[in-house]
Amino acid sequence: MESIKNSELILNPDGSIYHLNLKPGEIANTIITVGDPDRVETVTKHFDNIEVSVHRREFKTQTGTYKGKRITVISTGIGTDNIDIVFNELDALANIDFKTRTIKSQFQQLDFIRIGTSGAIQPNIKVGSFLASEIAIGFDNLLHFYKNVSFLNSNFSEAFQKFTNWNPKKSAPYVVLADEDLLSRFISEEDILPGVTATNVGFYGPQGRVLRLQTEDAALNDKLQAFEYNDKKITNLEMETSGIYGLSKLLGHRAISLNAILANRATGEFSETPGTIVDKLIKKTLDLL
Ligand code: R1P
Repeated sequence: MESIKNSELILNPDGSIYHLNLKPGEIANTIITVGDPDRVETVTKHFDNIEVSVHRREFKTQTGTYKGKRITVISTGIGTDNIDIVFNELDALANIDFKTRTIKSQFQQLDFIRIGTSGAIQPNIKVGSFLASEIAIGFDNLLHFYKNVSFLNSNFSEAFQKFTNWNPKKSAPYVVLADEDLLSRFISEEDILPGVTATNVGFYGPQGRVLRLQTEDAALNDKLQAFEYNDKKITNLEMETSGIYGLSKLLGHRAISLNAILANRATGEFSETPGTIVDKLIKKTLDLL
C-alpha cells in the first residue's frame, strides 16, 4: 500500500496529528464533541480520572474514564469547517498507522456524541428541552467535497429546495440520518425529543438573524418552520450536525447529535439559565453511554 504523503497526513515533530496535537492511543472509542473548549471540563469534571489533556487552537481534548468507561471529550469550535478537521484527524488517529502512513487493516469504529446548544424554530419546542437529531439537513456544502455519498436522502433535500425556493447560489442542501442504534438509545428517554436539525454556515444571516444587515431571503425561517416532509418538520438550527453525520457515515463511524435548546426563534425567547440546561444534558448523556 502506498504511504500517505507528509503534506496530506501532517504530523508534528512529537508524532502528534497536526491540528488536534494528539497521538494514537490518546483517544477513546467513545468521543463526546462539544463546541466550546470551556465545556470540555464541564463534562470531564464528572470523570473518575483524566489521563490525557491537550489544547491547541479551539481544539481542547481530555480522555479519561466515567464510571469505568473510557471516554474522550473534544471541543470542535464552531462550524462544519472545523468538523472536517476534527473528524478526519480523529479517524486518522484510530485508523491510520502513523509510522508506515498506511491505513490499518483492522478498522476501529468510533462512536461520536455531540453535546451542543441550539435554537428551536417550532414555537411548541420549549427552551430548556433536549432534542436528538434524527435527521440533519446541511446548508453548508461540506459533504459535496467527498465521493460515495449515496446515503444522502435526495428526495428530502429536493422537496426542501422546491418548497423554500432555495437560491442555489447559497448552497445545495443535503440530508443525512443519525445512527439508528445511538438515536434509539437517546430518544427512548421521555425528555429527549427526536428532531430534524438544520445546520447552517453562520449564526447571523444564514440563520435569519438581522442586526444591521438584511438577509437574502427574509422569509427563510418562516419557510423552515412551515416545511414538512413525510410528516417531519424542521425543529432546530445549529452549526455542526450535518457535517458530523455526513463524515461519520463516510468514515464508517456512528454519530448522534444532542441539542440543549437554549433559544426559541419563533417566540423570541432565550434561556435565563443556559449553563444549568447544558449541565443537565451532560449528566444525562454520561449516564446513557
Ligand atoms: C453558536 O453559538 C454555536 O452554538 C451551537 C452552534 O452549533 C454553534 O457551534 O453549538 P455549540 O454550543 O455546541 O457550539
